[in-house]
Amino acid sequence: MKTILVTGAGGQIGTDLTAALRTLHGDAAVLATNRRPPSAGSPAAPGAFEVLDVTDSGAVDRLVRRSQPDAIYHLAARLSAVGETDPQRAWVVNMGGLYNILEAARLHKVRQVFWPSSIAVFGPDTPREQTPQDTVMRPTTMYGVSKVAGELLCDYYVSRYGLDVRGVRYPGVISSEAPPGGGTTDYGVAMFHAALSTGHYTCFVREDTVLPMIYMPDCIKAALDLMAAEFPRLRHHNGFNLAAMRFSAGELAEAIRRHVPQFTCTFEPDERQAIADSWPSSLDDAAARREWGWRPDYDLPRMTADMLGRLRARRAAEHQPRSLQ
Ligand code: AKB
Repeated sequence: MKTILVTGAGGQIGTDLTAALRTLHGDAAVLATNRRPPSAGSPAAPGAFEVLDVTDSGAVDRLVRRSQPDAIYHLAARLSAVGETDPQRAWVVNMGGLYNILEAARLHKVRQVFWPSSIAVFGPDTPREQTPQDTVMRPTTMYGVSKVAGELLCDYYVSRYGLDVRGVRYPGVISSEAPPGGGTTDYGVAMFHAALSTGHYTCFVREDTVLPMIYMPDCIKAALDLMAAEFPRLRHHNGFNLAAMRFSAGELAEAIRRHVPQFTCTFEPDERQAIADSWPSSLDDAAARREWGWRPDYDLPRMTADMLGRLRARRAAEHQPRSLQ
């Protein structure tokens, strides 16, 4: 049986990815770890769980030695906006955590590691439109710096030790389950929740801010498809650009308004605007398409309809009288 270790399993991607891996491989095959235990009712809750601080090299080493996973999905990280509130901590969690995982994988002969990078590797000097796979990477956030360094570190483990480390550069991720935690693209999720709760959202980036985004089912598909690809076919291994959809904050509000006509949105940019302005607005993902067959399923209208359907269903279930549950 294939066994899998997930770090950051309680986070935005970790919650859905852990559930998808358990559906694929069985609950017992997937050991979810997080800095804090999952809340009751979380989709990651049913299977095996251990508390793990990825910055604790001894704890990481002991857990990998004991659990002997075939694959590690290392998702624990501090995102861009929260990273800027404490850059020192962001470096320790993002780089220290990745180094501890790669070392444990190397020493205990883990077959595969997945580590997500981000569009945050790019900066103001990078071409913003159709950003190439291989281009200038001079980010202005500590999160971005840790992602560039992380990509290089992963490539080093591939070439120096033959460790099979793979990863993609995720755009902003839109999801209906766990909320994102401290990213610049968080407005993409918050806008949906606000539309259904108060009917109004004050967006922290300008209306004309265009960023690349991806819907969670495509986000999961990318991780699983890349991990299933034949290693010799991969020329890049890490940091694959992934294009799925791109839209402005105003276009997202308009797409939601088609389903929730009373929804209103105002725009009051804060310090996250500068981060958003330093990132690409569209990506060239030809390498991912060529090397492992990447193809997204969701565009803005399809994602919007699906998101609202899921959130409405959850709200209805939450508001049902106990006797009917
Ligand atoms: C963030 O906004 O920090 C993340 C990312 C694009 O990596 N969602």
